[in-house]
Amino acid sequence: MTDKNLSSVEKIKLASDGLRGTIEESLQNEITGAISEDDQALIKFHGMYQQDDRDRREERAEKRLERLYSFMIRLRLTGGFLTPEQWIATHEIAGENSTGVIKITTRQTVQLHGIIKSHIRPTIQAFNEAKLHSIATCGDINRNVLCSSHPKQSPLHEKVFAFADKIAEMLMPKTRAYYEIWLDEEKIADKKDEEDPLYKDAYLPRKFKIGVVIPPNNDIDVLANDIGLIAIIENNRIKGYNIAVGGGLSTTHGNPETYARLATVIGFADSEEKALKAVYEIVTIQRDFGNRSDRKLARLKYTFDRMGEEQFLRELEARTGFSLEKPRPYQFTSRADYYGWEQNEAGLWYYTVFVENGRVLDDEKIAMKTALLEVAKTGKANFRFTCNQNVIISDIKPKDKKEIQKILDKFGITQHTEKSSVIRKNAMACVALNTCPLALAEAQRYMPTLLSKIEPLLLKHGLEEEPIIMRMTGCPNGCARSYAAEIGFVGTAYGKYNMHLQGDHEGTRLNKIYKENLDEAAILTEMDHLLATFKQERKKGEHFGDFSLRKGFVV
Ligand code: SRM
Ligand code: SF4
Repeated sequence: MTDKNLSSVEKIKLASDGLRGTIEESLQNEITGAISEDDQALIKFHGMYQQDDRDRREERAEKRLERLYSFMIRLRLTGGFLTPEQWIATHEIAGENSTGVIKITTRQTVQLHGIIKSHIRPTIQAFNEAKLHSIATCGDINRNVLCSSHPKQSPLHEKVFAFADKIAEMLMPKTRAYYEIWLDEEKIADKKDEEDPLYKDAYLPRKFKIGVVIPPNNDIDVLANDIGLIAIIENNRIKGYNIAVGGGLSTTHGNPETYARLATVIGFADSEEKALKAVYEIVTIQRDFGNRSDRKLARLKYTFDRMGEEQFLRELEARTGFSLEKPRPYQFTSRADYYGWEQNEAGLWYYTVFVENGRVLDDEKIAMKTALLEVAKTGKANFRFTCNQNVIISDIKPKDKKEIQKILDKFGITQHTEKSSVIRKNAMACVALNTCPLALAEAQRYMPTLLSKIEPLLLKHGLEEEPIIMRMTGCPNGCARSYAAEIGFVGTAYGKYNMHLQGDHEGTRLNKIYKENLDEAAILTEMDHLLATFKQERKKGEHFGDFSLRKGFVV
């Protein structure tokens, strides 16, 4: 490809001197709360986004003030794991430098919002003291690696978790830019020391996502990833991993060339070593064959479809030096968090807390943030985040369970988790307004209200125990994986949503647009009608998504 055809982000990466750009200068510029446009592309590789408070845009414009700029920082936490000390540090850093809200994301990590420019370095430094960092959690590079969250999922959970960690380590970038810019490490003398055989100078054409799942619970929505690894466990031994390629959910309204896609299972690797090699080489294929001129068509899903499965496999085989075996059978039967208390094979206890849309804060309803801090202060539980934006209070010894239970009861966490409706506990919404620059409509600020209006409809039709998976995003990028929901709402304009139906319960079939641009009244009318039909005509045990497909609601 000639330089002329490269997208502007490609040129910025190439000229960035190992992702350094002019970030240092941008930070020192006190005239603005923003950083230069090129640096905005580069800091993503350091795990941050420049944003502004969209609620205050008009007011600021009227006063001829620049937008109220701040930054969001996203941590790298493979499999979503934090020690109690790290939770305490995150709690304190959030209070000192951000809005105070700790946001659990749909990819098993946490984000802090509202960090002003001069607070970025102190934030990163404080995280570093807690042995936490945000390297490569955004940008055209491999992101946070997901792993099935709950240790009760398998006695081999720790091993699978360690495998996910190996993938994450293998795909880390080599540049020392993060350490120099944010942590005052001395500038690297010989650039050869940070040569990156994997990412080279231009990194990947687009973001890259990997997840490892332990069937039968598809709790991480494994097929939504560029690479999904499905652990094949027989007789308590990990036999290897099925490898799925080309997942990705985003579409662009009005651009028919873009589409959501679930990953295709292309084969089975019969050892961890082979699976790691295959993952590495799939990344190099995307590096070498991915579209670097049109970012809308640059994800691996488009590369895979352009090449075709056969050519892709041939290329992979040539690079790895071995063939993948035929995929092994597996089955997903659910896609859920195990709320409340559960014990794993080793006898340790786990409490999954329902955190609505992943927002950990103290509000008039519940002091979630204080409660979790109290739990952390005991030093007797770890924290594990789920891809459904919840937290599992983890690894509690039987003798400590009572103490943790007492804290959960005292702050109403147990009651909140038990009493929240089934539909609410299965729902997710993305961040959207007021921080997401791409939001066309509300999501996490509106979903709770919408659910309060849908709950009475479920009661009316006697469906309040039905575990329907409903998700909402403020735009078609799909951050709360709305295209993989049984009922998906995708924002089109303020107060308007496309409604999607026919996704399955387990995350193996995407939904399709059922009705466009619905406002709240129209959504509730549709829901009333759909639930009534479901109640009357469903087969025994049939999930809502399968029912809506059988009825052919989407024509
Ligand atoms: Fe996302 C961009 C939030 C998971 C697809 N996503 C964004 C940005 C950074 C907006 C931006 O580019 O400036 C959002 C920041 C909002 C804010 O204020 O915090 C944002 N995405 C999120 C999170 C926080 C949603 C949440 O409420 O939890 C999730 C963070 C995950 C993480 O910890 O890394 C999040 N994003 C996802 C997912 C779900 C997943 O990966 O399982 C998807 C769909 C799967 C996929 O990648 O296809 C997703 N986000 C996107 C896209 C579309 C990518 C594409 O292929 O075109 C964008 C826009 C882009 O990259 O240009 C985007
Ligand atoms: Fe923002 Fe759209 Fe992602 Fe929601 S789906 S967080 S609105 S980019």
